[in-house]
Amino acid sequence: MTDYTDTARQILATNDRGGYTVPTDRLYPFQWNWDSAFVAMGFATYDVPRAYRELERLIEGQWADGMIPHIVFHTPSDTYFPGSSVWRTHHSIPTSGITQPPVFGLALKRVHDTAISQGLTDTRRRSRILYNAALRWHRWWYAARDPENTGLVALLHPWESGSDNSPAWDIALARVSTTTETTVARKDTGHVDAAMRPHDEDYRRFIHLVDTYAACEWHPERQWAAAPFKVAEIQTTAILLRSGEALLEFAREFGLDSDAQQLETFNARSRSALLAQWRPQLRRFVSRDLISGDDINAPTQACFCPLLALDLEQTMLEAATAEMNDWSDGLSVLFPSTQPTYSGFEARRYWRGPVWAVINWLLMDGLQRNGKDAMAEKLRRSTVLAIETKGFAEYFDPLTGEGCGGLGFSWTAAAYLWFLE
Ligand code: 9WN
Repeated sequence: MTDYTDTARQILATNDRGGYTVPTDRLYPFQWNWDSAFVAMGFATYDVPRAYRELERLIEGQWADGMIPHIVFHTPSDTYFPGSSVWRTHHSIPTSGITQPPVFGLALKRVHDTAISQGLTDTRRRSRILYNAALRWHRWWYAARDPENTGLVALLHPWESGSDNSPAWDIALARVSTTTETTVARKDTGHVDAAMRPHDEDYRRFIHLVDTYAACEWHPERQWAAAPFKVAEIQTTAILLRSGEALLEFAREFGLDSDAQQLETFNARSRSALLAQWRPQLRRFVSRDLISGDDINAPTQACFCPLLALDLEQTMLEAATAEMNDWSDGLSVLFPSTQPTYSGFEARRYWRGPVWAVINWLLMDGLQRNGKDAMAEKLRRSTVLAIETKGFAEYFDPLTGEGCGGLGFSWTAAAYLWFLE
C-alpha cells in the first residue's frame, strides 16, 4: 500500500458526514448522486459495509415516482447555492428536483460482487433492497425521460448530465431564458477561482430551468411538456444501459423473471438506439437536441461513453479509438472533456476541457469491454500520475496537468483507490 492510498482513504473519512460522503467540504456540502456511486466503489476496495451504507443513504432521498434526486440535503448548510429552498420540492427529506447519471446499478453490482467474494453476511438482503430502488429508478428513467420509447433518455437540465457547462449544451442552453424570479446568489465562486467555473449567464439559465420545473410542481409529464431544454443524451443512456445490464444479472440471480424480461426490453431498446447515434464521418457518437431535432456535434468526452455499454464491431472501434488518440496528442493528462482543437475548448473551465478521474473510469471500462486494454491502461496511468503529482483535485488541466476546482475531492480519491486495485 502506498502513502497515497492512505491519503485517499483519509479524504473519504474526512468527507464522511455519517454514512454518506460529501464531494468536498464547503463547495459541495451535501450528498450528490453519481459522486456517491463512485465513492461506494472506492469504499468497496477496503470497507464493503461502508460502501453499502453510501448507497443506502442515497436512496433515503428517492421519490415516490422512483426518481433518485441529484442532491440529498441531509443536513442544512449555507455554503452552497442553490440550496433546498430554491428547489421547492417539498419532499420529506429535502432534495433537489432533478436527477444525475445512473451509475448506481453498476456500483451496486461491484459492491455486491466484492461482498460475495468476501463471504460477508447480510449481502443478499442489503443488495436486494438497493436493487429494488435501482430498478424503480430505471423504470422512472424510461417512463419520464423517454415517453416515446426511443431507447435514448433525455435530460431536462444540464446538471442532470453531471457535465454542467459542457460545450455540448451551448446551442440548446442558449435558447433558455436568463430571467429568473430567484435571487442567484452564487457561493461556488467564493470557494474556487471564478475562471474555473460556469459563467453567471449559465447560472441564470440553470436557475430559470429550476423555476420552470418548480412551477410544474416537479410533475414529470408537465415538465416534459414545458421543458425549454431537452436533450436525448448518449453518456447518460450508456450509463443507464451499463447499469441496466448489472440489474439484469441481479434479476437473474434473484430469480425475478418478470423484472428480467422488462430489463431485457429496456436494454435492447437502448442498445440499438445508441448504435444509431454513431456518425462514421465524425468517428464518434452524438446526442440529439429534441427541441431542434438536430444532432449535437460538439466534440466532448460523452461521444465515447457508449463504449461502456456496447460491443462495437471492429471498424467502429478502430475509428473511435483513432479519434480518441487524435484528441490526446500532446496533452499532459488524458482524457480531455472537450477536444482540444475545438473552438469551445477551455483547459481549466469545468466541463469545457478538463480531465475528470471518474470520466476516465467510465472510458477505461468501455475500452476494456471492447478489448482495448492498452489504451485503458494509458488512461489509468495518466490519471494516477496526475493525482500523485498534483493531489486529489476535483479535476485536472489537460495541458499543464494542474489540479483545479475543489481539493480533497471524494470521487478523485475513490477513483485512485479503484485504479490501484
Ligand atoms: C451541480 C458534485 C457535483 C458533480 C457534478 C459537477 C458539479 C454541481 C455544481 O459538482 O455539479 O450538480 O454545483 O457545480 O458538475 O458532476 O456531481 O461533485
